[in-house]
Amino acid sequence: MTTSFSAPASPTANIGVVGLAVMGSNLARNLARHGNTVALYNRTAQRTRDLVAEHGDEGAFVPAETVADFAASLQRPRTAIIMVKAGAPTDAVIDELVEVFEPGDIIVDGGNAQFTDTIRREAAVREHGIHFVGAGISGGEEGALNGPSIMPGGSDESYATLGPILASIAAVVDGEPCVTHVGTDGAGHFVKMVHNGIEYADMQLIGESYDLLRRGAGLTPAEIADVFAQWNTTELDSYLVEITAEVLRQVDAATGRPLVDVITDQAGMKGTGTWTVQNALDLAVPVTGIAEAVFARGLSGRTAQREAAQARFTEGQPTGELGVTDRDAFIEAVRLALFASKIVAYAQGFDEITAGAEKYGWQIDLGEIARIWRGGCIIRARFLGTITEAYAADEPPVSLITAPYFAAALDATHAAWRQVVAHATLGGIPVPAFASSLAYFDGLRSPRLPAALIQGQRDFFGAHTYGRIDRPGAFHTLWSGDRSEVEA
Ligand code: NBP
Repeated sequence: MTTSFSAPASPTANIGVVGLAVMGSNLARNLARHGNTVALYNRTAQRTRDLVAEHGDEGAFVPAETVADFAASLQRPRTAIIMVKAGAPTDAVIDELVEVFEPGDIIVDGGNAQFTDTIRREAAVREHGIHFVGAGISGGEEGALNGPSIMPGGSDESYATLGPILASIAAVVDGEPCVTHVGTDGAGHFVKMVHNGIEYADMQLIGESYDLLRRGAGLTPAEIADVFAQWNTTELDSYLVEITAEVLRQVDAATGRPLVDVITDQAGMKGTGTWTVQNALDLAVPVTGIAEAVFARGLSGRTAQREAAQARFTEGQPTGELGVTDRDAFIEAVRLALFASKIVAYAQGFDEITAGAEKYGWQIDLGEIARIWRGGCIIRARFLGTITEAYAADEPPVSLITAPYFAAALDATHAAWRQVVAHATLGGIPVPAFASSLAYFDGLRSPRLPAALIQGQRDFFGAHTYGRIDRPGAFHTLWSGDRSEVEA
């Protein structure tokens, strides 16, 4: 189709979408299906034409071929959601919109932007009197069409206009839309970043559970699919556990083998997990489960090193068979280890949000974040309702692991968790996320840590000083002198 659209006679649209690839098209359709009048604009006009031709009957669309016509079709304050490739394309579209928008209008970036870019863009766009909102949108293509979880940042003023529009298209759980005003400028994209980091940890933990059941206990993919389907009726009820059962049940049409056995075992990534860990390092927050998940994907792609290690280390090494005698008991132990490690992954993710909020001056309600993650997004899970309750307590927990429900869960699971990690390690099955989560738990509960010795070493070689348990101040031992102690 090559028809072009005429310039609008009057502004009729209450929301616009710029960028009509898969995410933008689906979001525009979702908006139109929920009673919004949606202005459309895409750099390549054919995409706009295709959307109107294929889905124009789903609601009210106002297509435009130029950015000027797009702006003219929007009611004030003009509100436009950008859904283009993150990075330079987003900046290009912002520049175009700033030219045709006026003070008070609202530009929303719904792409996967780095939150630091969002902070920079918000400041630059504000110079023009225009609001800029970075909104994390989770749920992939399906969520964009049928109800995502939405994490908008930006000003209170812009949220007054934008909030009801986003609420009209967000996933709904218990009658509540999965959207909240996360905080100012880059807060929304920061929280979306951490969401993705938790997603990495969740997926790695599920992967380790699968490996233990497959290699360790000899279950078939179809049997493990049944195990995950059953787990999905327990505290582990979640989208990722649900789709794991689906993937494991899938049979490859070409070979008749389980699909999981014909997929190359190298996990890809687009960068948000890495950002989560990089920022956690900057903030000095130990997100060990998320970090191990990112590193495990990296390891899976190191083909030459994997081949060399596989060729070299065979004789005398454990094979991965765990000699499981009571299969049902082992499956239950893995389930408990998965639950315990998952609690740690979420505790770490929420700690990173707390630290980010402190550093960047955001007022983030952690319970609200857990609430809007209950639907629409990839990490949606029953468990999140309990996290909301934990943060709503009169005295919010200093760590999620000490909140009453989660502390009781860790009491009930830690013995199985330890057994699973010990068996896996002795049997030669890598469980980096299970093991690091357990080490984190034990690290927090240890009455004394070897950090004291590290402080001694630091003082020895660098005169970095140390604190004492019995009095305040900073102290240094004269290591190369008479080894007496002086106050620094
Ligand atoms: P893509 O990330 O594939 O981007 C394609 C869109 O960007 C097209 O509309 C394209 O216009 C436009 N674009 C590009 Br490329 N360069 C441009 C430029 N210089 N000026 C104007 N427009 C430009 O689309 P997507 O997969 O729909 O994702 C959109 C956003 O949503 C991304 O930020 C992505 O990270 C995020 N996201 C995606 C998912 C997902 O599941 N795919 C999930 C969550 C978030 P053209 O038609 O003229 O080439």
